[in-house]
Amino acid sequence: MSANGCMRRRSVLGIGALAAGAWSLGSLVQAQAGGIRTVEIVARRFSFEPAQVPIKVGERVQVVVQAVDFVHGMNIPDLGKRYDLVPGTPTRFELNPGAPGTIDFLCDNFCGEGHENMHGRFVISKV
Ligand SMILES: [Cu+2]
Repeated sequence: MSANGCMRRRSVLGIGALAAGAWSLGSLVQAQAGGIRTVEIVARRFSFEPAQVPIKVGERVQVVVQAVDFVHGMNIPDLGKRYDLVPGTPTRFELNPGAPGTIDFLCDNFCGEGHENMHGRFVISKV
């Protein structure tokens, strides 16, 4: 339990550093293109955290996904995209949804007994 807590703390620090990097890039883009928000998702056995990511219609979002314990997969069937999430290498992609609804994603690299529960969704709502 304490070892797990320690690992979690380390990974949160890692994400913080990553966010600082994304922030400087984000502020440049913001100045030029009217704003982009960075959303960080952590992938670990057997969940994406957060599992629900709210986004407004028309909002530009840079998604940064960081796996911490395994090469999880992130499959987004609605978008026809998938990624291997390699620990230590953040996966980045941009979303700019044009209509309300949900965009589901799931882990498609078998990662253990809870694998089937490892999924989440982007929830797109009107402003
Ligand atoms: Cu997984």
